[in-house]
Amino acid sequence: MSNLIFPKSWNMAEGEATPESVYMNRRDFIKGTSITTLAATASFYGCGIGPTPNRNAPIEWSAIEEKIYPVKRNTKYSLDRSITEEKIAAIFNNFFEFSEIKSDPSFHAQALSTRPWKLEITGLVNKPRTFDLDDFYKLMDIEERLYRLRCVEAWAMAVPWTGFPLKALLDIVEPKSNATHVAMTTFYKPFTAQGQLAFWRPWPYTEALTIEEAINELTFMALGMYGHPLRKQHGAPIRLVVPWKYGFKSIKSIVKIELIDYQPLTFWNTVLPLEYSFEANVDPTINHPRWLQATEKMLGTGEVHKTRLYNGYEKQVAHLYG
Ligand SMILES: Nc1nc2c(c(=O)[nH]1)N[C@H]1C(S)=C(S)[C@@H](COP(=O)(O)O)O[C@H]1N2
Ligand SMILES: [Mo]
Repeated sequence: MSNLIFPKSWNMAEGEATPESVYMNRRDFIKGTSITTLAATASFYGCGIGPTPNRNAPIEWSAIEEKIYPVKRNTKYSLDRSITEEKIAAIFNNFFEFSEIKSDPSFHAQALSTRPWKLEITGLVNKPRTFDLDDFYKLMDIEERLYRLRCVEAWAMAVPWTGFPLKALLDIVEPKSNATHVAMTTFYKPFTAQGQLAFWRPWPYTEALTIEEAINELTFMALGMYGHPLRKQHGAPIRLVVPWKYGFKSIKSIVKIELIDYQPLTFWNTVLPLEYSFEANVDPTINHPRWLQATEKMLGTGEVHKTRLYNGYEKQVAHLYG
């Protein structure tokens, strides 16, 4: 089915796509070589370990997914702007495990094996439990929601996510009354995800929310996007979506959720605490040292919008910060 929605440019053969990536790597090389760029270039030329990346890798459907999609949209979460084209969102990704170059994760993330997948929920809960991916389809009410996503780099998109509120999952494991934060962790597979060979970064990627943020109605666990299971570059098979915070809070490919009673270290907040706050709420008045936050540019259309406080979700979340 994916061939129907992707125009030719998406479906190009791997060989046709090569020159662009080589060009991108070379240009970055000239601009200022980083070891990561070198690693990305090396792996592109096949010096890396793991399967050859292929951007055309089809989505892998399980039997239960085939039954469930397309999922009914919850019209409570609608948007005032048009949905970002899937073929654009799918080739412009931040997924540092695979590369720091936006066009690369769509190739390299295909090497990640996402089935079977286990997600462990542990820590301050009455009923710790490890879930299989299919458990979510069986246990949760799955719905589609249209959300904005705003990267701290001042680009934005609007996408249909398929999944369920995190609160519904927490209700199953029953957080203890002393749990104050919900911490999440991405896989750690440095031989598959060669960005994780960058030893100066605090892998695996981690993120966290306060428990009040975690149980907010907007906080969503996404299993799918654009009416089908997540593509690997978007964080298959399960990721977080926190639409009122900068995109880096929306951690991909989650393997562990831990309920704790302190504010934990998180990936970007550890790397550059002055640039990436723990809270990271979208706020047009607080500039990032490298990106003015007053406006945002939509992926694909290039439309420029005024950034809105809490990314436009003031009604749902302002009370958390009053
Ligand atoms: N594990 C992990 N999760 C991650 C990231 C990452 O590098 N690794 N990047 C974040 C950032 S900065 C953004 S903007 C979004 C991008 O999601 P998308 O590629 O699906 O648009 O993912 C977030 N989640
Ligand atoms: Mo981001």
